[in-house]
Amino acid sequence: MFKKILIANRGEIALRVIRACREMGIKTVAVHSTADNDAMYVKMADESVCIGPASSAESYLKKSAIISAAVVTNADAVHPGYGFLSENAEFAEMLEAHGIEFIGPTPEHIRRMGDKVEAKRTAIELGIPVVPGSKGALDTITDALKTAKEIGYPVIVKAASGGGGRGMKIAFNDEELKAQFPIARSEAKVAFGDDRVYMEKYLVNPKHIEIQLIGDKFGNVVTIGERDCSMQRKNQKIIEEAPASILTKKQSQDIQNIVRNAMEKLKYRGAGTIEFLFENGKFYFMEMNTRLQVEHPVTEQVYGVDLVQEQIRVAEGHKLSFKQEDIVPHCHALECRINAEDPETFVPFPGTVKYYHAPGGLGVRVDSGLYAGYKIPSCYDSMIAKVITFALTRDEAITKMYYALSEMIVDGVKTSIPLQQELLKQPAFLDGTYPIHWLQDYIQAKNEAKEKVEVQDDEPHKAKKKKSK
Ligand code: MV4
Repeated sequence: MFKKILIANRGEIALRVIRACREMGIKTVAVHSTADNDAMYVKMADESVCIGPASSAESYLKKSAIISAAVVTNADAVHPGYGFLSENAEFAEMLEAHGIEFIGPTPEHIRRMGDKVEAKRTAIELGIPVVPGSKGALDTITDALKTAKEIGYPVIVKAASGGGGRGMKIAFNDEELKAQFPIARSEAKVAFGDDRVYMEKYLVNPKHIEIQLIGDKFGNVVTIGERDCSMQRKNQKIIEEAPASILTKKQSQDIQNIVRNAMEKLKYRGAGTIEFLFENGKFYFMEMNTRLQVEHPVTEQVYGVDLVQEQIRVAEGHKLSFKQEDIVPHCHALECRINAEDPETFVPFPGTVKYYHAPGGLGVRVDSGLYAGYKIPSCYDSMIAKVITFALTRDEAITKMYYALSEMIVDGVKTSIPLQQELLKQPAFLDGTYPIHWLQDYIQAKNEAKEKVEVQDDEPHKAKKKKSK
């Protein structure tokens, strides 16, 4: 039904949407900043429009420029990808006002889930399990102390307009809470222009498990399993997998049933993900992402669905092309996010790719716009590729990933590949038990071990200096 879709994004996700559109006979329009003139997704789209300079604020975040491009090229719909304007209710409204379909949920659903206090209230109403905490936002330190007494320490204070880990403070006692509470509020005010904060019991050692779902315009919702995204550092996921190896079939089905019933009540449409913390066999709602996620390919491989094509079909007004009972896992899939960065310091490493060789073979998928000669811009996210492997068992998928990463060559820049390969060999990864803070602890231990060696190396040097004095 759509003849032409404009993709309001860049990089591998723009390419992912182009590939989905081509197979559906839909023409594509790429939009790009001047920094992305030579990007692969621009070459692969049927048409392209330069929408501004390198700065995201003046290009990929500029609603008027993107909507003008959609109008000029006569696009029927806009796919926002992830990040940028993908969870911007105002953008969705503006498109609607121009008679252009936003491929995503309604502005109301985006807004409701974007406000974390509202989202949690909604989760409670819909019967989704949440972490014990404050009823809504907390205005005063007196209220904060009272709530902490009720739920017990440790507690976490989160910004209502935050999300993705920004604007959080942890307190283990009254003194810490008295100190942290005003800081949390003023930081929230500066970062989001909204000083509302709320409180939850702090879960010390959870896993991050998220449920994929998609709804159509007829009130049907299907959940498409879960992903384990616990391998992360500073809220940047590094390895994701589906299914979550530590869940029983019953735990997985129970939480999916809760999510499906809740989202049907909400009449949610489009693709979405509900993020949970998982500790001691229980799920706790964290937030909902009202968009396609970076890690969607692992779900696609395990369940044999094309999430982008399904997003497009439901936006066109079709019923979901599959039923809940069609959703069965066929394999285990892993995704490694390859970043152009120093694998030890995590400092971004933009530059020109001199030579590129992508891995391949049975059970290997690479989502990337890389090519030899491509100049990785410094002004955007450092993720340059996603390597996805899938096999009948988790162990096989891990082995496959290890060798796929060995085959991969990205000359001219540093990448996270050596770190990924190291992680694939760790016992906590191999047995699937790794919680959300595991990687940070692992890196810290590694750095401390390295410092020790450096100090030892330094001693003779210092001694020499002293002697020569
Ligand atoms: C928490 C938590 C522990 N207890 N909430 C971080 C991202 C944001 N979505 C919420 N986050 C957390 N909320 C309670 N009650 C720990 C985190 C958290 C986290 C969660 C998932 C993945 C990575 C994380 C890293 C640090 C903290």
